[in-house]
Amino acid sequence: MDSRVSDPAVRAPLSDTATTGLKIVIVGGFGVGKTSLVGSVSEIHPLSTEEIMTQAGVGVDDVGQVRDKRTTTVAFDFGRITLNAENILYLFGAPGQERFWFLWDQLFAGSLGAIVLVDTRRLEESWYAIDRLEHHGMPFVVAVNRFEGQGPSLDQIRDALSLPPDVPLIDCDARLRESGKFVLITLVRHLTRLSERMP
Ligand SMILES: Nc1nc2c(ncn2[C@@H]2O[C@H](COP(=O)(O)OP(=O)(O)OP(=O)(O)O)[C@@H](O)[C@H]2O)c(=O)[nH]1
Ligand SMILES: [Mg+2]
Repeated sequence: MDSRVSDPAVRAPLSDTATTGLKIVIVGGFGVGKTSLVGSVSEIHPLSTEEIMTQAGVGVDDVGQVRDKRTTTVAFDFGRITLNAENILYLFGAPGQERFWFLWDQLFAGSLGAIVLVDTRRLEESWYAIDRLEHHGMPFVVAVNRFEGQGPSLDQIRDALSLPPDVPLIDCDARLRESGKFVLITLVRHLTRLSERMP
């Protein structure tokens, strides 16, 4: 059992003073660490819709770079973070497999912004996420999971993804709470900067 379940904070009900829910989505290709990110930063035991991957997925799901993967998200992950007495951040992790991408547009509804997780071995899987976010005009930051050591530099990744200079691009390890929190803070700062620019 997840050790956080025995932590009273994990089961704490939403504060009575909470008035505003802010929705953030986490997108990216298959197995880039979306469920891990929601799990590492959520203050509640995250709702996840993981299913065991079976032989039926062979030839449908591209497991070439994620051979140790045993489960996959089939709907979405859900987590929560209390920012202060009034503001609550709700995190929605999208399913990564192409056959579930049709769910993404619904997940984007009402979202303030997004985190795109990127695996440097499969950069092309992030193009779809960036394309959809740009289509929706939704602000986003890009966080790079380095599964196999170093890989390309952030500048090279920015070039490969054709990211505009004002889109934040950072390294992260989705399994680590502090690293996940830094990604969220980067997004919140980006959203604040954009709102200050609005007339
Ligand atoms: N090295 C490394 N491994 C990670 C990182 N994040 C996740 N993993 C591992 O990668 C595997 C896949 O992680 P998930 O969080 O299930 O990925 P996902 O994006 O939710 O996968 P789908 O929902 O199936 O698309 C797990 O075994 C994680 O432990 C990371 O930042 N670095
Ligand atoms: Mg997942």
